[in-house]
Amino acid sequence: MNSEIQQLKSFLQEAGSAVIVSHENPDGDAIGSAIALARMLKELNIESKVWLPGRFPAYYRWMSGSDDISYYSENKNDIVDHLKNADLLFALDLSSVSRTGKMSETLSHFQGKRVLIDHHINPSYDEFDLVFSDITVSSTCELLFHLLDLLGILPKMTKEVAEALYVGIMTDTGSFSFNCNSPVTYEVVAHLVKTGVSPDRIHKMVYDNNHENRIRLLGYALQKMKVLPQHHTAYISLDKAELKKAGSQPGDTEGIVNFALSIKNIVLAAFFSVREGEIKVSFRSKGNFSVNDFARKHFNGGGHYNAAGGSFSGTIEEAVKRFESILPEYVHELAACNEQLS
Ligand SMILES: [Mn+2]
Repeated sequence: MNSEIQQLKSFLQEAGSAVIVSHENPDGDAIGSAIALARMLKELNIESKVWLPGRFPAYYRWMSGSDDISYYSENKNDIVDHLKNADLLFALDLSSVSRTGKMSETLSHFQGKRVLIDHHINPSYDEFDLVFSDITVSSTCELLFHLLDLLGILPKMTKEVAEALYVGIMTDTGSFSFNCNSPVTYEVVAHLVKTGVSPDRIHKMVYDNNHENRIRLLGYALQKMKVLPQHHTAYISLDKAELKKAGSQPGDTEGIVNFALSIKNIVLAAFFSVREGEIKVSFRSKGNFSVNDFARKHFNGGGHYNAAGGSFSGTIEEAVKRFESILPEYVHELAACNEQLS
């Protein structure tokens, strides 16, 4: 990583301004890493602007710096000027620019240097001038912490930056329940807590801030859940009308898939919903079943070994039917995986 760090240092020395982007449906890791990087670039006298493809859930809006974020879904013009004036483009928490959705077309006109910082499987090296990729870290926020350390600027980290990084690590590990077997993650967290982060408070702000409709929607979704014991699989689908009836807001369905996965003897869980005329699917798995491979092969997606996403063009019923029809191919693999876990 040394030569990459030297390269990054020289990019940063030559840069006056930067644009920071992350993926569609921004999660805690996307928002946290973007806010933290923007703040740290300021310490290096680099002005930056964070552009996200669309809005993020209300339970992240308390984060310091979140008001300065711009949204492509609401303003397609200013980003063109920002990109024109920027020397650097940072892409965070995504393996390919295509993960920024419709914003990717605008980004393709960017003339400066492109830097990727990410922890997903198979990053698109050819889309970037410099790639920091580590699929073994808990989150992009953890990887960013290590980069800030290697750049020698950790002492400049404020409590607000530490909080942003903590949000990414906490949410990408499901509150330290997966992707968190490395002691290094806890060393990073210890540093963040020493910088003033209160894990109690942040947990409450993110997880205990639900509006009533969201919890009722969860109840509805769990009632509707389908369990296929012979395939050690459980899935939930919610169509547009169901979400509307529940009075749901963006981000409300986040994490529902994990409830399906939490059932004993279930090793594969899926969640289907409709977004921008497309069916989006979230996959989660336990143990040795790679949902990255599964999503890549059948649903035009990917992500991490045990957490991935994909999409499907057609109706939600067709997507579910497709999913069910594929499962027999995996019957032995799913059974073996369950055997190993029990
Ligand atoms: Mn992430």
